Amino acid sequence: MKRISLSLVFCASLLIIGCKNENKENETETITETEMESEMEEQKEEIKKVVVPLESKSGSQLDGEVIFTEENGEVTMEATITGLAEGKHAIHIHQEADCSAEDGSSAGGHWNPTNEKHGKWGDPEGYHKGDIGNFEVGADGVGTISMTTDQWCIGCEDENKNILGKAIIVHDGVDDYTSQPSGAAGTRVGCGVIKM
Ligand SMILES: [Cu+2]
Ligand SMILES: [Zn+2]
Repeated sequence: MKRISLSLVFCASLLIIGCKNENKENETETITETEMESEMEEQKEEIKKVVVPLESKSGSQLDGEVIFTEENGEVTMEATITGLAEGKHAIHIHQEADCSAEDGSSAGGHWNPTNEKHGKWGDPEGYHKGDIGNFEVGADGVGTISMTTDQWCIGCEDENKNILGKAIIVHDGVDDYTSQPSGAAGTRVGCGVIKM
């Protein structure tokens, strides 16, 4: 009888130890998974993305969107624009996040936080932080333009770089890169506010 109960106690302790070990293993797994999840979230946060839908202005047929992504301190812009006449058209970042006016005038002038003169992007004599430039529209009415720069950021503290709270403007005409203050690019045919 005594032997039986001893064996029972022994078996019971084995079970308890077994359970404890299992619990410990589970705990370790849970911690590792949580750490991995937070690491993944951090990586997600490092890549910021803003999608800016464009609305037609001045009675144009324009449609399209501009996508900004920030990764490793650089912002990449990819714009796809449809409904424009074949040929070159200007695209800029303007200073006001306001597309309400039918002619797009509410978006104000070019975004120029560093008080440079208007010019071609990268010109050593100066250019606005919003001077993206011109893009080509094909016979099918579709145009694309992309660029990558470390002179922009998405929502950082540096107001000389932060593109949030500005607007994208597409023009019917061509930016001549010399006329002040905005390259004589003509009618504003598309507008989109850059916001999260
Ligand atoms: Cu413009
Ligand atoms: Zn400009």
